[in-house]
Amino acid sequence: MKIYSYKDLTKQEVESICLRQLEDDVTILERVESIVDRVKTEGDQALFDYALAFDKVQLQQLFIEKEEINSIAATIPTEAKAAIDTAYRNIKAFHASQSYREDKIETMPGVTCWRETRAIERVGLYIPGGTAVLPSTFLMLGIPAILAGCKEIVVCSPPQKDGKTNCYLAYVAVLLGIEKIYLVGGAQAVAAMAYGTESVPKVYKIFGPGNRYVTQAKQLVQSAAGTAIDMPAGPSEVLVLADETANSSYIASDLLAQAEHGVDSQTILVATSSKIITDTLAQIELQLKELPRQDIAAQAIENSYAVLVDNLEEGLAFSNIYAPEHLILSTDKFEQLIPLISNAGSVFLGNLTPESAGDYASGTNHTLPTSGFAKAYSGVSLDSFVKKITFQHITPRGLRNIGNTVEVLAEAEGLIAHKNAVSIRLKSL
Ligand code: HSO
Ligand code: ZN
Repeated sequence: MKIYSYKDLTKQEVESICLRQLEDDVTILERVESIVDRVKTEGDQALFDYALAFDKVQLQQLFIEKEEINSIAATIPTEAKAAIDTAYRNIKAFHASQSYREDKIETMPGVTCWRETRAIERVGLYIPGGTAVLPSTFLMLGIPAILAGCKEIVVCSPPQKDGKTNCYLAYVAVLLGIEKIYLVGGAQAVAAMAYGTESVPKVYKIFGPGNRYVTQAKQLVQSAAGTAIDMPAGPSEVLVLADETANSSYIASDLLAQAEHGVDSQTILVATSSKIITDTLAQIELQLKELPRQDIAAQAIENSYAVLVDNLEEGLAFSNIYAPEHLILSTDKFEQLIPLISNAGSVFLGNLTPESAGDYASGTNHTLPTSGFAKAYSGVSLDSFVKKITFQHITPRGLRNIGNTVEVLAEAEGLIAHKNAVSIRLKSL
């Protein structure tokens, strides 16, 4: 792990260490283009072929339905079932609190404007499967979709070797009342949801994480099919800001939790003393040995770095430039830092708040902006599954009040038909 001293870095150097490697991979793009094209033209047949080629399974049908989902769900171990139940309740409570009705505003007497929320009618959720089984992602996307009132929720997840789905995903489907899971993975799932096939319905917006193929496919269908996507996605990342009140073994555990996601995960430690950095590095060594995914985690740690700062405020200034997906404030003095945070996906306050809590169960969403997109994007929430429609109504008094303003502006723009639409009504009052 490289160690930088913040005050020795030039502005350019700071910018360059904050850059994520997002180089376009032409081979991935070409392969994704050909997959998307085939699904678009050949529909289900292409999906059966890709299941055989990529997932190594000969599917009889492209989905499993209620009865089978129920019987797979029934095999879930009791402990996992209880944990999913708790996570479900917390995530649901937090997302339900995001729903509110806006007031009607009378901008002038007789002129009333307001906004109403409507669910996006058809949404597609991509839930990674195969080796990385992510029931937590199903909860994070499914709960707000249901709460928002989306009429059609299409769920795609790659089939297991037995041509089915696993008991965790099946159980989440039961909890959510989702009665069909499409056994389609990768770029082909994104293409199927964007264009529709004989079996898979076309949707208006696609959500969910995935490998580089899935991410590339989402970007492609966004421009080619006009399908909305949740957000641009890159490798997962965490920035831990620590002072002398932090515990280096906790910091190490948080960095490693991020690192085990993938070799390209970014784990950044910003600390107010070099002792914190050396202690954390020693703890990483110790804890790494015990991890089943130590090879992946070790590589990710190798590619990451630490930054030594003079104080927490300076550390936060760096964090705002980096704009991390997850920001952990490993300090007792987190309260005073909150107002200074301008760019982050999700923030974890104090020494007893690990990112893992938010990844699974505390209630916040774990689908968050990476690669610096936290400067302009929010994480997934109830808002991601709705759109807002504006309404207005004008009374005779309102028309008298606003009429001349519209006429003058329309004339100034040389749009006389616009002016007439008001004048013709004013005359009849
Ligand atoms: N840290 C990931 C979410 C996740 N972690 C799922 C474990 N499972 C992106 O926020
Ligand atoms: Zn995670």
